[in-house]
Amino acid sequence: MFDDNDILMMQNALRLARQGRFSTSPNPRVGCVIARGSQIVGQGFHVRAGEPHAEVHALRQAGEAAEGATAYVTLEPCSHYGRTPPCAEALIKAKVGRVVAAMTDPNPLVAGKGLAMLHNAGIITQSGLLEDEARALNRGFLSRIERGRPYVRLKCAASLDGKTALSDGRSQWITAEAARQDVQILRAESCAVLTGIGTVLADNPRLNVRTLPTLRQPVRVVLDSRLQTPPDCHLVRDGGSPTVIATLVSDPDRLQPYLQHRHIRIIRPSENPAGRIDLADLLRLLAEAGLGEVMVEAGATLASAFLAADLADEIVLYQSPKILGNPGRPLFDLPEQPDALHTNARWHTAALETVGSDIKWTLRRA
Ligand code: AOF
Ligand code: ZN
Repeated sequence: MFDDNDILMMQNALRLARQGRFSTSPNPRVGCVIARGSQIVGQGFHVRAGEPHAEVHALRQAGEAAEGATAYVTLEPCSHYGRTPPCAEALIKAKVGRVVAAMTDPNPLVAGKGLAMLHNAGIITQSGLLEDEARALNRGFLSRIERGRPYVRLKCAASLDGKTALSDGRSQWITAEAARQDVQILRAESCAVLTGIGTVLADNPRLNVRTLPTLRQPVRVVLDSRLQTPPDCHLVRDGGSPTVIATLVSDPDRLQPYLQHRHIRIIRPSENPAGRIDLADLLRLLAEAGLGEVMVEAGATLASAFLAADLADEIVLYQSPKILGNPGRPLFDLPEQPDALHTNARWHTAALETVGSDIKWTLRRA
């Protein structure tokens, strides 16, 4: 069904799509190549929501050369009038001869209708070329649409002996500069960075992208069930990133000091039996708000709560060759798991790299 040239062209389209990885949220990353045989006549990628889709950029470049050509798209062309008109219509108008999609679009507004429109217009349509790669590119978008919750990545840093901090809580600087720079890239790719009130009170973090240019800042999310976020902390004072405070407090007088800031939104997830924020409900609300890829940068308590509820999809652990010794603070704070010794691991290694003098271990849920 697909030949070597098809594979090469789709690889190009995937490479283009990746260029949107810092900016398309809440939309998916999508690339498009229009080719006549092995000659590319147009190419493009979706840059950000509200701007043209990948196909439109590629069709503009191709002009009349699109007639009879093959369009390679990393996601099924859309069929709906959203912020932009349907790409399927544009491809039909340009008289392309064939459309190859890496995967269908699970968005219920599209979901097969784009390919059907093209097929009904007499265009050859095919789907499934390099689908795994296309799905990996849009884990967040797919999770939001297919599961109604974001893809959750836990970012952790530990010493060689598995500690995240000294016993007094000091943790700067376990990992070296290169690892911290790598975290900035992960932040820039995320729709949101999530932390707990404990981290806000202890570190007064900014949770923004500083060391690389980016078209948008990730949304900051603070879990603050009792509303203890200090009104003068960076997250409140600095309006450069949209900020969500998730709390159980509903008293308008207590919310007012935060809501006077235009970048702050309050959400109220349900309360779990332990009187804390119900994490599954929190994730549902974040998905509803359009957040697909969420990175948790929190202490052991909140990270462990995500693990205990089986709501983490990926762990990125930066581990440094420093030894902090005992007692120190552990990476996770979970009860002993005796079953772990004789059952298969819940996590599998997806990647292992060195980043400067540290290692970066990426694990995904088995
Ligand atoms: C495409 N090509 O490059 C992208 C698509 O609000 P809109 O008009 O931008 O539509 C967003 C939806 O369109 C998004 O949820 C997804 O289903 C699809 N994204 N489709 O044909 C593209 N980015
Ligand atoms: Zn489209």
